[in-house]
Amino acid sequence: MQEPKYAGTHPDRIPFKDFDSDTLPWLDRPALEISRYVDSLVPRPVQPGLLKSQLLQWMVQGYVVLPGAIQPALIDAYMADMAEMLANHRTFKLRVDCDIHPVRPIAEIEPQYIEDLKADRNSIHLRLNDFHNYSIAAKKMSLHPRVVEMIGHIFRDRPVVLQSLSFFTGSEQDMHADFAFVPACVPSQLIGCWIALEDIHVDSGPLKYIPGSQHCPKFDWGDGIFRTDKSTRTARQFHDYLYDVARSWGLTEQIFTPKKGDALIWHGALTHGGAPVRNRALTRKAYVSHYSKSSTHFHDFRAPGVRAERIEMNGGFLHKSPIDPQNEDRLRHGAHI
Ligand SMILES: O=C(O)CCC(=O)C(=O)O
Repeated sequence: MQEPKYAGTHPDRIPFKDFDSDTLPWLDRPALEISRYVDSLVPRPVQPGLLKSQLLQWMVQGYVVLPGAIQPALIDAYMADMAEMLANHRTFKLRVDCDIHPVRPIAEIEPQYIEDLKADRNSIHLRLNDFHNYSIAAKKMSLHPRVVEMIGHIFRDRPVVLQSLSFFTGSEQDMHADFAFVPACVPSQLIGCWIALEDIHVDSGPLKYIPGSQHCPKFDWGDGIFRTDKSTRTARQFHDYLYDVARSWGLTEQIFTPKKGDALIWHGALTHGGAPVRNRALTRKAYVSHYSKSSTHFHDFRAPGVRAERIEMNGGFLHKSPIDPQNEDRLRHGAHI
């Protein structure tokens, strides 16, 4: 057998453990930067290699999955809180989104749709805003130690929850990127976390997303990159643009069919939406929180211009409800978990 032929040798650099970092092509450097960051952490992470690959995936693809992050008991407590709220919904100042009305208090929703939710039906894509203010279990999911830790590494800052959304069934939402709609004080400092409250069936209208799309050029709404009252272009045009630009970059869509308790954390500019529901008998229960950096975002959307009252939990923060402060933490099934 012939010896392999080498172009040359490196007599002065043997033995060496890795490439010379000064000569690395620029696209090979992010991994090195991540490596240096993780190696400098005190205390040392339990699985430094895993953390490095998660941060690298974030950098390239714009998301990280945390399998089994949320314990089933906490999710069950959240579901018990939800059932208690639905049984007394008129006494809550929760706001809801749905197909047939603009955002409004849950007390103003037609009773048949609340009865539908109790029976796991949802023909109007109803979803709740900011359930975490009432539910201790929801708070503990928004600021779960696993979630706070991961977002803490991504931001290199402690997270603050900007809002939460509770889904009962597939949203079938158009493709979008959150930064255009969720006004973090610093728009680039926005992260979402999607928690599966049950095993998600492929026909239930799972979350879909386009890895890498956070790097694509931004959509122009006619008045810039944010959706405003003056925008002349529509959410559907945003959706079409995001698919077009992803296609031109060779990026492809994926769907998320997690198990109960899995979490997906995504970049505020990552393209995502709700896949079509192919079986309307299926629920798709999920809980979403959006975050920014606690060092840059201080107000609550429900009381703009006022410094929000913060609650600290597991190293992160959320805002006490500015619209119903006396009922904060009224739903307590998660109190001792
Ligand atoms: O769960 C979904 O279908 C979409 C969630 C979403 O777009 C969001 O929370 O930003």
